[in-house]
Amino acid sequence: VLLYDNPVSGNCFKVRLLLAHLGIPYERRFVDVIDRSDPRESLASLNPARALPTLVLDDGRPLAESNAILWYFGEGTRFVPFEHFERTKVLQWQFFEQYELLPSIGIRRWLVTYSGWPRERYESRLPEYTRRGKKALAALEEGLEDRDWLVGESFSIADITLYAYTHAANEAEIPLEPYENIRAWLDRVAAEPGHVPIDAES
Ligand SMILES: N[C@@H](CCC(=O)N[C@@H](CS)C(=O)NCC(=O)O)C(=O)O
Repeated sequence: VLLYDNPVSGNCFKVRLLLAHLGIPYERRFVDVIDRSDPRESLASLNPARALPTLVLDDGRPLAESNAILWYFGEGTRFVPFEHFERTKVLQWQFFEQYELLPSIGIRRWLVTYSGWPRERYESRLPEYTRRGKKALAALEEGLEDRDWLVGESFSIADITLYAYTHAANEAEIPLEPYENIRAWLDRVAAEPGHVPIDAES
């Protein structure tokens, strides 16, 4: 398995975290996501969106979209539920992540911590990212009420998906202090045997 990867990318981290849990070895190929002038043409033949993560299976077939990659490797393992309703709940959380959490907390984190841009370049956009990010966290907090895991009774790829950007909310300057359920769940995810941090070496 070859992973086109960036160490700060939460989307790439989802893939690295699942592969670590599964003990699947992979090679990492660094792609710059900070230098926006890089057109990433090297990815064009593998992923029409030219985004990370992009992965190449051992038989040469390319696969992209972080959450799709989680399904590919998670299917048939303890990280993907077997039951129809629970499988659909995993998708519910993953679509939520892509539309509510990633475009708010993910982008805010990138802007303030990794873009290297002067703050005045994006400052006027920040309140909207803050508003949407807090709304997403409030929904996640409610979704975790009286539950250890997002879906069913065990850790799944839904937790991996939501963990990636939620655990880095501080880098988006959105404090997690008010979200008690989220903080307990983040600790639970990090305590799972086989867990690796976002910037782990493969
Ligand atoms: N929906 C995609 C989002 C991928 C994405 O936005 N990747 C970022 C890095 S975290 C990227 O490649 N950005 C550079 C670009 O899109 O030009 C996924 O979940 O994999």
